[in-house]
Amino acid sequence: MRADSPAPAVCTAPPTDYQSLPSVTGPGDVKVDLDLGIGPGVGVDNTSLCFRNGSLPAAPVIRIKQGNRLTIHLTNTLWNSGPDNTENCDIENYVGGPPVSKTCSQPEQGFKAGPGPNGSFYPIQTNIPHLSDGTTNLHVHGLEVSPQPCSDNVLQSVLVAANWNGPLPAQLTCQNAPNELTYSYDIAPNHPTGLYFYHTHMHGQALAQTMMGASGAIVIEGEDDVRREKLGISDDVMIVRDIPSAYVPGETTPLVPAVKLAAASVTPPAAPAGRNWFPTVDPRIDRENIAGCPADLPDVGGPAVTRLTLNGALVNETAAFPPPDDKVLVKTMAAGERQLWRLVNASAQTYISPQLVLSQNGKTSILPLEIVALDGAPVYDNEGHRRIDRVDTTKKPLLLATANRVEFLVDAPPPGATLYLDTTQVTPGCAADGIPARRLLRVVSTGAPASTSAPPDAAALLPATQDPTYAHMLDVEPAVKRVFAFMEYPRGFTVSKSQWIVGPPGKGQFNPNSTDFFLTMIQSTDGQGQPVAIRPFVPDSPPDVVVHLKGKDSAVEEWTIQNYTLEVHPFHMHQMHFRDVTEADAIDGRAPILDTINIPPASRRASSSQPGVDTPDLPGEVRLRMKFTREMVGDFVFHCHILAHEDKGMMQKIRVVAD
Ligand SMILES: [Cu+2]
Repeated sequence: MRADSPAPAVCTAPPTDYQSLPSVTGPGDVKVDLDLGIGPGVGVDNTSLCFRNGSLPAAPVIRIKQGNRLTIHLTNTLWNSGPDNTENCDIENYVGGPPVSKTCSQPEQGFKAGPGPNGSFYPIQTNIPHLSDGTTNLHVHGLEVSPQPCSDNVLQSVLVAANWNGPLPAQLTCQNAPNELTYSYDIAPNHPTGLYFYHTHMHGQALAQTMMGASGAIVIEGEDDVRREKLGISDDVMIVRDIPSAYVPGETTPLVPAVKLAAASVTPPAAPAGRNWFPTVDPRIDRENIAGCPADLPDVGGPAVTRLTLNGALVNETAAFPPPDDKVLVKTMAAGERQLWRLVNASAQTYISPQLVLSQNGKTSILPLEIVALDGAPVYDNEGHRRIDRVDTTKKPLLLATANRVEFLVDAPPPGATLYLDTTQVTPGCAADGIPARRLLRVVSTGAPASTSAPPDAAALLPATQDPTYAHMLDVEPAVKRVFAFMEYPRGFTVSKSQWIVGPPGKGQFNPNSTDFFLTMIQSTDGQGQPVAIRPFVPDSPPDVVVHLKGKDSAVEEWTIQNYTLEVHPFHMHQMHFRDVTEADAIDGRAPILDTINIPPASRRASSSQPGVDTPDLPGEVRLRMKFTREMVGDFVFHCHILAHEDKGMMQKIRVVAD
C-alpha cells in the first residue's frame, strides 16, 4: 500500500427529511471538482459513497446552458480494502474451454446448450462477477457528447483507488495522477434541454458504487428555462436511489421486505408484439434452459430486496401501505405555487412508477402528470411540434425504469390539503425481485395564495417553433435493421467470497451469482449479427456492432430489442436518444424520445423438461429508431441498466466509423 495515500473524502451524513439539492452553475462553460468519497449510510454502521464538491452537503446538481463546455475534474479518494474484496476472473468458454482459470476459485458448470431444432443452439460463454476494489470512472448518462477518451468514455477511463499499489492501467492525456481524470464534454447548441445524471460506470463495480450513492444530477438549460423563470415556475431536482434492504436499521439477513406485495398491480408488462421482418423467435436461442420461474410464482416477482432514498433521505415503509403521514418525507411549497419537478430514477435495480395523489376534505384523487420531458428530451411528435403530455396514471402508468427521468409540472396543494408523490407497485416479471408501492413524499403548502391569481399557463412554457433535432426520424427508411436478444442462463455456480448483496436466494429470488446475463445481436440486414457464441461483455474485445456512416453526417437504423427472459430489462444506449416506434407507443407519430427503455418480459409456457417450471415463450419486444452521427465516432457501449446485469456481462460494444 502506498504510504502517502490521503484519507478518503468524507461524505455528509444523509438527511433525515426531504431536502432540495445544492447546485453548481455558471453563465457559460462550467467547471466542477468532484471527489468520490465515503461516509455514513442511512442505517447504523452502514457506508455510502458520494460525489463531494467542496463543502456542499450532497452531490451537486450540475447546471449548464446549451452550447457550453462542461469540465469535471474527478478524484477517486476511495481505498482498495484488500485482495479479499477482489475477484477478477478470465472469461471462460464452457464449450470446449478450460473448466477453471488460474485466478478463479470454482469450476464453471451447469449450462445446457444441446442440439436445437435448427441444428444447434448458440454455444454460451460465461462470466464471473468482479467485486469492488475501489476502481472507478464516470458516465454522463444521456448526454449527446463524444465517446472519445477524456470525454464520455467508459471503456478506457480508469481511476484506480487512492492507495493503489498494483500495476497501473494506461493513463490518458487528461490524467494528472492514476486516481484523477479531467473529463471535458462539449454540449451542442441544440442539445435537448432537461434532466440528465452522472454515475460511475466501472465494469464489474457499477452496481456496488451506484447502489451506494455515487450519482448526481445534470440539468441542461435553454430557452425553455428562460420562459419558465419568466412565468415564476421554479424547479426542484429529485434523485431516487435504491439500497439493499439489509442496509436499513432493524433489517438483517435474510432480507425482509417491509411492504407486502399485492397480488396484482397497475403496471402490467406489455404483450409481446408480432409481425416482423425476422422470425418472432430465433430457433437458435435455447429457451428451454433460460432461467425459468416456479409455475406458481406470479408476475409481481419475488420478495423485494431494495429500499429507496429520495435526495439521500430514507423513504420509510410500513407493512401496510400507505404509511402514516408522520413517517413520510415532507416538502413545503408556497400556496398557489407551480413548480417543475425533475425526477431521476438513479436506482441500480429498482423501477418506479410515479403518481400524484391529492388528499382534500377526506377524499383522495389521482392527479394527471403534466409531462414536459422524458429522459432529458422535450416531448414532441414526428413533426417536431412540442406539447405537454397530460397523463392519467390510473389508465396509463408511467414506468420509470432504472435511469429514466421525467419532468412534470406540480401545483402546490390548496391550503389544508396534502399532495403525495407515490410510486405504485410495478410488475417486473416472475424472475425479478418484487417492487412494492412506496410513498416517496408528502407536500404541504404554506401561506395564503396570492389573491385570485391562477397558476401560470403551462402552454406558455412551450416555444412557438418546432424542434428539428429528432423530427422526421419516422419518415426515413432505415439504412440497417438489427435484432438484439436479452437472455439469462443459470448455472450451478456460486462465489465463495463475500457477496455484496447479502442473503441466500429464496424461492424464485434473483440470485446474481448463479445466473449469467447476455445481450447479443442475433440478426442484422448488413450481415453482422450471426453470433458464433452468446458471450458476455469483454472490455478488451473488438466491437460487437459496427455502424458505418459511409461519409454522411448521420445514419438512421432500426433496432428491435427482444427479451427472452421472464423479467424486465432496461435497454440503454450511450451518447444518444432514440425514438420508440413500437406499435403501441408510436401512434400519431408520438414516438417517445428516450435514452433508456424498458423491454417487457417474455410470455410464459410450461417447461417440457422441468416439472413445475415456466420458461420463456414469445419474447417481449420494442423497436427503436436510432440516428448515429459524426459526433459519435468512436467506441461506446449499450447495456442493461439493471446494474447487476450489466456487471455480469449484459452489455455490448459498438463502434461508429465515418466511412
Ligand atoms: Cu437486465
